[in-house]
Amino acid sequence: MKIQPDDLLLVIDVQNDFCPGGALAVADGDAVVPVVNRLAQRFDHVVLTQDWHPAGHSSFATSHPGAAPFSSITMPYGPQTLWPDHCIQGTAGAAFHSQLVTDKAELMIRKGFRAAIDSYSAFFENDRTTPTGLAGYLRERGLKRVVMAGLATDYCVQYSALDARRLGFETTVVLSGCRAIDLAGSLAAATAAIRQAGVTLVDDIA
Ligand code: VGL
Ligand code: ZN
Repeated sequence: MKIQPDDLLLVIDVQNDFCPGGALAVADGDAVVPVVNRLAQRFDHVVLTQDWHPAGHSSFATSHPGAAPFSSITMPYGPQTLWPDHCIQGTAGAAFHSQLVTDKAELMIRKGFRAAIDSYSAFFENDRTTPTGLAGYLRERGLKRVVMAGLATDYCVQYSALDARRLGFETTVVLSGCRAIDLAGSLAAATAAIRQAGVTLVDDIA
C-alpha cells in the first residue's frame, strides 16, 4: 500500500507491562518499538491506545478467588480470560515503553478503565457494543483507512482490527510491528479470523 494523507496509524498498547520484564510480558514485545517509530514518521495521523485498568479490575485473576491467571470465566458480556494484574492506572507498567516516540500522536485512547468490563479493542469494550469514541473521531476527521501495529496480536490488535473492519474502515495489520501472547493457539486463530474478516495482513509497508 501507499500511505495517503488521510490514513491513520493506530498503535495498540505499547506499554511496559506488555514488554519483557512487565507483568503480562509478551515475548519480544519491545521489538515492535522501532517498527512503530519508523511507521509513525510516515503517517500524518497517529493514535495510540493505552490499556488502563483500575486496581482490582474484573479481568485480573486476583479479583476472582481461586482463579488462575490465563484461565477463562464467563462474565455477563461473555467469556473473559483472566490476566495477571497489569497496566494499573498511573503505574510504571501502564506507561508507554520509554523508547516509543509519542510526540506525533494526536489522540491517546485509554481503555479498560471500567472495573466491571474489559476492553481489548480500541473501538468497543468487550461487550462489543460500548464504544470508546474512536470511530466517531475517525469519521469526524474523515480518516477512512486504519493501519495498525502493537501488542498483542492475538488480543488487543485482533479485536481492534475486527472492529475497524466491522465499522467499515479499510484495515491493515503490519505483522512485523506486532507480537503475540499466543495462549493455546490463539495467534493462529487470530490471524485466521483477521484475514477472514477482510483485513489485510502485511509484513511491512514498503
Ligand atoms: C491485552 C490482555 C489484557 C492486549 C490487554 O493489549 O493485548 N491483552 N489486556
Ligand atoms: Zn488489560
